[in-house]
Amino acid sequence: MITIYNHHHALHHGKVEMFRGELVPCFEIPARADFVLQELERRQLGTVRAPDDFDNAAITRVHAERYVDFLTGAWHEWVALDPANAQRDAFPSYWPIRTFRSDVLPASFPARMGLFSYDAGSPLTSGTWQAARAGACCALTAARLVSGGMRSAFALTRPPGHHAGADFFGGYCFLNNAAIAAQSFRDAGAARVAVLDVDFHHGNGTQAIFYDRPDVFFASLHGDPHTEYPYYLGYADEQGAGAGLGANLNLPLPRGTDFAVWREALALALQRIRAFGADAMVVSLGVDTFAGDPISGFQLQSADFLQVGADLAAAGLPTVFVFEGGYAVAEVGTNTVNVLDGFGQTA
Ligand code: 6XA
Ligand code: ZN
Repeated sequence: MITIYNHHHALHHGKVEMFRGELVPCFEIPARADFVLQELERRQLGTVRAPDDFDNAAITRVHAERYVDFLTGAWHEWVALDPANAQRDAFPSYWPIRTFRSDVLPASFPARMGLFSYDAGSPLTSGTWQAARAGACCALTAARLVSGGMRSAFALTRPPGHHAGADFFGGYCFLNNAAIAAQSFRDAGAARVAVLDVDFHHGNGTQAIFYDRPDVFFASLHGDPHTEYPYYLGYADEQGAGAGLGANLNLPLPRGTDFAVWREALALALQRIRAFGADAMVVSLGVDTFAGDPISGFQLQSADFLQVGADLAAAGLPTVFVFEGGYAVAEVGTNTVNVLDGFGQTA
């Protein structure tokens, strides 16, 4: 399988994230993508290439223009607040929760930082925009290749994307690469596209972007939001709205879920995607379902990821994989590449 690699991913390099009152070292670190690349090269699983360049119009098909403008200048504005900020990751401190206005764009940078985010766990750094933008180009390149007839492609990038909404960042995510790829399939002529999110965490951003649309089916297997991040979305009764009713499927699973149970949920999601009649599929590929993941709670073993890939290939759809979570850094290469390998052996 071809890999579109974001050579600029390490420009996003958060030092710390806020966790229960403390600043702790980031889990979402550049080494994650480096290990995946190393493993791809070790197994010689296909070519690795850089993305094509796309202009912002491909990004604003999914994201709000005022959000893209904000991200473009955010680091500069953060440092302008205080030159000492050049040494500190940028975090929001205020959020316009219920009863506040979100239509007004405040002049204050900290106020806009909160307007466009939903947690304090997603540091914005000097190169976040460059890295995220190059990552979106990876997803767009992968979708373009697969729209053009390739069976599959892998966008290997970070920061991840599935928590980012049309106009907000959070959960380590800034641009929603999977949503951008799905929209690109639509724009290239696919009538119906499925996004299948197999990351441990619910892809709240992707769901929100497509929630009222009948042309993009979103299915997600994830830790039950009653107890797992992102807490406020991802429940089984969220089935889509308006014209999109029926095009959203959430399969929350309890902490401790093992591969046998997880795989049944995967089969159900794939069955629904088949019934939907998708012409193409985007897989949000997080491997934080791994038993050894430090921030998640499922029990998948490394060998299980080969079977995941085979099950995905059996759906028979042109497929773009987009890298999401997975924080057991020593195993993230093996686990991710096992999915791609299992897919390739079956496809
Ligand atoms: C809260 C946990 C963020 C989860 C990020 C993730 N700091 N999402 O892996 O898929
Ligand atoms: Zn995750």
